[in-house]
Amino acid sequence: MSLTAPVADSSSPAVPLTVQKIGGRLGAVLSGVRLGGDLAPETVAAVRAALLAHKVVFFRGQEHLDEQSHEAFGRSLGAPVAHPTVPSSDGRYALGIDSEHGGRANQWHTDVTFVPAYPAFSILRAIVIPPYGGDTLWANTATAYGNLPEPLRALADGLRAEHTNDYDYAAVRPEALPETLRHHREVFTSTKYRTEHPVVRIHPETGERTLLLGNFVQKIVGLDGRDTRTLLGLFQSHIERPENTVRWQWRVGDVAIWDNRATQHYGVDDSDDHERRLRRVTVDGDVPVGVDGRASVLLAPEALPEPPFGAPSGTAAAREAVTAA
Ligand SMILES: O=C(O)CCC(=O)C(=O)O
Ligand SMILES: [Fe+2]
Repeated sequence: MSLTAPVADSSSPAVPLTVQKIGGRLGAVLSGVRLGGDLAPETVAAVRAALLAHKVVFFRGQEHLDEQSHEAFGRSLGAPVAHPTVPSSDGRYALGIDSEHGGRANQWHTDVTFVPAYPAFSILRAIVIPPYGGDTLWANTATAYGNLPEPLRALADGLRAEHTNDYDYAAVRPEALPETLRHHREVFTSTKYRTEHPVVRIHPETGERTLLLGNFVQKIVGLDGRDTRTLLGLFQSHIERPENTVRWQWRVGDVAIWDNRATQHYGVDDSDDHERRLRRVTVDGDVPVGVDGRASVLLAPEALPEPPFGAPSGTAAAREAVTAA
């Protein structure tokens, strides 16, 4: 199926954006757009509408992008935000996802949920792709919630969970090299964050209810480790059902953008020692709110560090929310 996306402003000329759905629950390929910082507002609006509708959208043939234009395009969707602990690859916002630095995200996760206002969107650009393997999977956390039996939805609605970047990395990556483990400890957890989120958040733009879980969850509030694992396994099994996912086979020059408030993703680690290199720019999000109206709360550190470059960021919004709470 192929259709021309509606534009937000009906007085503008139609945007030549083709939307090709590639999965029943999420995922669409968008064509007819050369990404960059100079897109017309109606094109940005059409991309954003497709992104909200399909949760993850893919563009082929964007080899012209570099760190600057990648960031500039990100800026058209919101304020770029640096990773809270991992230094950028370009001194600004771009995060390197590189095979030789242990950059293998082969766990289901939503990006950076250990801070309150974690990113709204992630924009991932492929620079070097291995000859085989290295696909990425995304799962729709809105349909995962919506398709739960009613008693499980009611259970999830009332739960809150603690997310941290200080999880037991060695336990989930038993094959990791000592160097990778040391790098993880020294860099990824250089500041230890802990945030309490609702397990079900109301999406601020679509109003959908989404499951907010993933690999940074340490415990469900009020439950011990065993019950936490049982419930997480239950909810994750609905998120990860193959029917609830889409899989992308990368080519150099591809760009994927996902709504980080309505998805989880997983980088499949099956390209042996082949080089794989991607760059990610994330765009600021806001503080989640649960179905009972309660917002997420930063538990540690006491105050969030200043974001770099004086940019407005989710971390700034979170700081306000925390001091207001
Ligand atoms: O390497 C991948 O396929 C996924 C990387 C990832 O998790 C991310 O860019 O946020
Ligand atoms: Fe990720």
